[in-house]
Amino acid sequence: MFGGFLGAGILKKAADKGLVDIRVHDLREQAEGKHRQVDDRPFGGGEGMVLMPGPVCKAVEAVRETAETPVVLLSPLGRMFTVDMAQAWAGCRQVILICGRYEGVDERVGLHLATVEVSIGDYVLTGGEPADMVVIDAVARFVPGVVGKAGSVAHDSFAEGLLDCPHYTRPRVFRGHGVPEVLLSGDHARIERWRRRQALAKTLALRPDLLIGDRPLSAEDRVLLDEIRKERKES
Ligand code: 6GU
Repeated sequence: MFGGFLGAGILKKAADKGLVDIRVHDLREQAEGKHRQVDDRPFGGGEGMVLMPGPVCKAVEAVRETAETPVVLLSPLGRMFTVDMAQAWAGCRQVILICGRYEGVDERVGLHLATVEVSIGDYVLTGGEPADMVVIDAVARFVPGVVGKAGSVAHDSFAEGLLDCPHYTRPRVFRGHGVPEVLLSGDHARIERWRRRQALAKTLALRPDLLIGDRPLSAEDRVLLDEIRKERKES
């Protein structure tokens, strides 16, 4: 499942440049017995299979470089994955992701091996692989050099606790819909102000929860936000 994901696009380029080194490990390499068993039926009975703690622990211990390495268990029971986690892990020498499968992973993995349990959203996937890919991608974007322009990461949605501003390209009129005049003005200071205002207005309209988060707004942003709120009341 990871071949296509890691073998194309920006992550492939980043790996070729040596900016990231993403390795996939097969739990079966750590499994014992003729059948290289990695999962078993749940104690107490019930549906499905549970990943055994042995192969998971051995696989982690085989690759973990230091006690500081975050060991992340991806699971729908985890804390919600955020941009702050992505940014923090991008600064780590090594991050280990444990990919959940089947009905679950033996509880002792989460209790005694993983340093954090993380979910990518309130829905259940058939396997943890897509969740791992989401985390890998979001973390890699914060590794310097992976995304062409550092500025584009800094301004992307959530990076500053706000949604991104709208973007337009040619044609100037598409099916009767134009482009905001300011973007064609060539006045870069005005364009920057407009973009900031749009980011604030979009965030206020679509994700007001982000504005009451832990990131304080600048004085200028608070002024812009008050203007936007006033306009909204008037209209
Ligand atoms: Cl990490 N795994 C599965 N199976 N479902 C999920 C998830 C993970 N995160 C959200 N839903």
